[in-house]
Amino acid sequence: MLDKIKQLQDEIEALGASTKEEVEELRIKYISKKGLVSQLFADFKNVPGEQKKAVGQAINVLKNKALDKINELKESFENAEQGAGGTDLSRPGEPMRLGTRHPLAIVRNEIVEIFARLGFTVAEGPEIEDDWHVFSALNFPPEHPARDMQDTFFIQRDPDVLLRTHTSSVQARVMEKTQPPIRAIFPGRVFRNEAISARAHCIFHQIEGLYVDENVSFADLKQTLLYFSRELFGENTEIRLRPSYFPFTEPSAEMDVSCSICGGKGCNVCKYTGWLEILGCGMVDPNVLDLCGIDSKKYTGFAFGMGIERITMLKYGIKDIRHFFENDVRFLRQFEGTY
Ligand code: 2NL
Repeated sequence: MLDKIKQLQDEIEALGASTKEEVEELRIKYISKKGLVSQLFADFKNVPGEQKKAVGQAINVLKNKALDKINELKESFENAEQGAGGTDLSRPGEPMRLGTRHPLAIVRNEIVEIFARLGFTVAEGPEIEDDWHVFSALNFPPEHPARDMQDTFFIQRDPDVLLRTHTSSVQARVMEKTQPPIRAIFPGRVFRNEAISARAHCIFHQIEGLYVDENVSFADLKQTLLYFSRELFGENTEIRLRPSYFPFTEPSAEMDVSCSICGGKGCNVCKYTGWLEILGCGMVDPNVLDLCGIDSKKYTGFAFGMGIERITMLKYGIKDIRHFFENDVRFLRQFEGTY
């Protein structure tokens, strides 16, 4: 009996299998209810009394070795299927969605690139400003309504600490520290104390531009804006300038582009006028040049400013400005793949 057990033990230790099914066959052959190991238990009753202890122990050892061996073979196939650590390394990866660029950033970058081709550099400045750079240096008289609490956010009791209401404050800073020629654009976030609606927000974005040198003329302004409009809205775009007023420019104008939706024929976006207002501009008031340390007898300049939200809404047909600030991924994902 002990010899038979020893023989079976050698046999089991040497077992190998090349498929999961073979392992199952071995399990049935050795350790199922009718398997060879179980049969030894059946034969056990015929073992003479004095041998029972040794034989019993040997059968138990054999049974455990057989269980271990079969489990070991089984696991070797399960591991091969799943890869080390239980992960199936052959499965395709989970797709990872990239974030999307914000539509305001897409349009801002596009505008920056258009002006870069004309030699404009980009300048940025602080959002928390002082009265001088937002108003006084830009020729706003002391009683101008924009200085009122109703329009401007003051963030301390001190009336000289405020959130900039336009990016012109950065232009003032650049003029103070550099002499012409100056040719730069100024993108940034601005703040106005306004009621939020589909068309207005208290936080929005602007890009302003400034060109100061000897002999800069209104004709230079017009041609620069025509080039810009055709690059942004298409080569068939026309522009028109209407007289306007800003404290920091003289003369001043507002610029319309021909409606890119209906091609100027008239539609509900351009309110059947064929034109869309997109920016304000003018020749820098000589007072502003002098206040910022630039000799207005030697130099002239033009400047312009536009709201990025408005242009983005026109370009993409967005009907409510609040979409830009809500970060709803259903809105943002529509700009997937646009850079
Ligand atoms: C608008 C109009 C404008 C300017 C901005 C400017 C800046 C300096 C001097 C002169 Cl430092 N002008 N900026 C000029 C005309 C219009 O913006 O409707 N913006 C949304």
